[in-house]
Amino acid sequence: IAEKPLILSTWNHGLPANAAAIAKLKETGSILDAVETGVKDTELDLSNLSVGLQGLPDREGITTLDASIMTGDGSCGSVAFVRQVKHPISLARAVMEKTPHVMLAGEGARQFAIAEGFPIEKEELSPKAKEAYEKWKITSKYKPVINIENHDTIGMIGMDKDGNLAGSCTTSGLAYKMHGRVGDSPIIGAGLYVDNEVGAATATGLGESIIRVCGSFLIVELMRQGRSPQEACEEAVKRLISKNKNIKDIQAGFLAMNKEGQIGAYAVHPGFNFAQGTLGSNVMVDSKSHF
Ligand code: SD4
Repeated sequence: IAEKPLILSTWNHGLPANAAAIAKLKETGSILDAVETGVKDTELDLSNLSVGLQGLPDREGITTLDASIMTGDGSCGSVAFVRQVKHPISLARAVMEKTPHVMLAGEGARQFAIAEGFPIEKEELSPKAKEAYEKWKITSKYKPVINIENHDTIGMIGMDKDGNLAGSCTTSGLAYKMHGRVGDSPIIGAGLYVDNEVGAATATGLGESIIRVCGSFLIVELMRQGRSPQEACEEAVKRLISKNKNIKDIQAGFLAMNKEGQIGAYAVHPGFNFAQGTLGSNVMVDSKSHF
């Protein structure tokens, strides 16, 4: 059991993201502000090729972003397949706070960004993404590869000192996906789910495999029925394995916490890790895996 407040986020970029989240929490006291600010750090990280506009593009050479945000009272917002917006997580928050909707996609999401005064970026690939895309075009083969840079979405879940929960998830999705493809990250219940009565969960990995089992919602519901976060993550991975073919080519990982501050993480294959942050510490932890 970790102390509160507690912030967890996926992969190595979780460390600086957690640090930004905790600094924001100290400043405003809002766990929602914290999980938004934390992943904004990753959205700007030029070394990360699967979050933000620097991320790897789809097959047409266009980078499209997915993001979602949720608080423990059931409020949520998301954007999918959105272009030219640097901070899709903030756009997801605007959908949550300023519209009667939960989800906006594509050109509609971009129009909403313009209406809300978000800067619209020039559409061009980052140098690293361009180089990778040019290489990919030579063979144009699409095969998800486990734990390489096309699997490092950031999902963040957090709890303030009073036990209020919030979460965020943001990604450029799978590299070289079909144009229009939407992953798990902007789908409430798949890439992210948060309930103040129970806990929170987020997911990373092959979105299709996660959507198929409503992974994050499944974990929160298992915790509601009494499983620990670790047991719930393991059960969700088992379910995912049972519902997906070619599991040797599929990586997916889950990260969860309950209201008590217990933590769970589990993945299909080795290699998944997460950052665990409190007011006084911020460390990387390796997740166990099924295989
Ligand atoms: C997706 N889940 O779009 C994302 C990709 C990912 O770590 O998580 N990468 O399918």
